[in-house]
Amino acid sequence: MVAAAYRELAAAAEASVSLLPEPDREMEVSGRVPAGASREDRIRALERAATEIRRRSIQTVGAVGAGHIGGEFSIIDALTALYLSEMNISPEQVEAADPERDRLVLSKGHAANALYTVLVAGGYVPAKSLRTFLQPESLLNGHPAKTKIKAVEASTGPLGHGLPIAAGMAMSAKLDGSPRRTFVLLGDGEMQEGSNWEAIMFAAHQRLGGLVAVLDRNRLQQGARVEDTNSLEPMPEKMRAFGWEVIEVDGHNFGELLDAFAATPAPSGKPTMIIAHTDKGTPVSYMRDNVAWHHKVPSAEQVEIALQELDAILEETN
Ligand SMILES: Cc1ncc(C[n+]2csc(CCOP(=O)(O)OP(=O)(O)O)c2C)c(N)n1
Ligand SMILES: [Mg+2]
Repeated sequence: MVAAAYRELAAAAEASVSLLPEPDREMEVSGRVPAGASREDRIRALERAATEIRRRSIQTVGAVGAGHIGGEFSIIDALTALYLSEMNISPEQVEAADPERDRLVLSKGHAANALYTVLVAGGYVPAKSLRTFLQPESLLNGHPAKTKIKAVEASTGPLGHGLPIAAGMAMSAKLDGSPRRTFVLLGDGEMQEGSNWEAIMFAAHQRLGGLVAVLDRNRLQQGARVEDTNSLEPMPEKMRAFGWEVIEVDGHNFGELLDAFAATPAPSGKPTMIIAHTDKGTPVSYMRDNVAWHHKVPSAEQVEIALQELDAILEETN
């Protein structure tokens, strides 16, 4: 079933006067991994989907000449695992505003294009909309807008707001006696915002077990290393001292991501932080762990190199 919100986005893309050039090929829209898939098949399907998403995302950023490709690539695996496998959510639930759906708040809103492309893979947003990214009148802004896209749960962009918003959503679930989970994706540089620490204390005090923060620990913020700017470490110990469960994973390993998400909500009733150790720009050789790729735009040649590297991964997972 194609939801009304989807049709609205498709019509807006159709009506757009300035569409970005077409990608080299349309992205495979895989949808959710089938419920009965084996763990091995699930992991392979997610790896393929995430690679398709990176392929499409870099072409959008290259075409429009703006975006945050490094910080998009570091979270695409976590977002893919959540939307295509772990979250209790579907386009129909979003359309019906089903109160029992799981929610995700992209607190690091500058990575909007990663979210949009994952939403395309999940069937929440039509593929053609990606060609309107950052264009006049587009619904796909540089930062996600709840008022424009139904699958976007909160408008974000100013860092330090997503966790307080998600804590409120988790509090509401608790008051409803609902098992629904609220995920919030945070940047590590973003943790320097004081508002996060207020929300961290509140969530522990209220025992918001349905709140799951995913920390994109790519060690880089805008223009510098996090540890050289305002150190976070020892982050796991800090979070435990604040009353949270902490799980550390390789944020590019789907097996570890699936296990971590499956461990939530924690039996202790505490909120959980999943510290996902990631690399900005991964897996593209010239971007990975390179601070320049926060906001830098790849040239046509660089897009081509990235596509070749991503296609080599697709061949491996075939
Ligand atoms: C309150 C606020 N200050 C500054 C910015 C500008 N800004 C956008 S992204 C970014 C860096 C964030 O670093 P991190 O959270 O590590 O995200 P990553 O770059 O790794 O994606 C900054 C400073 C902002 N969006 N909001
Ligand atoms: Mg970072």
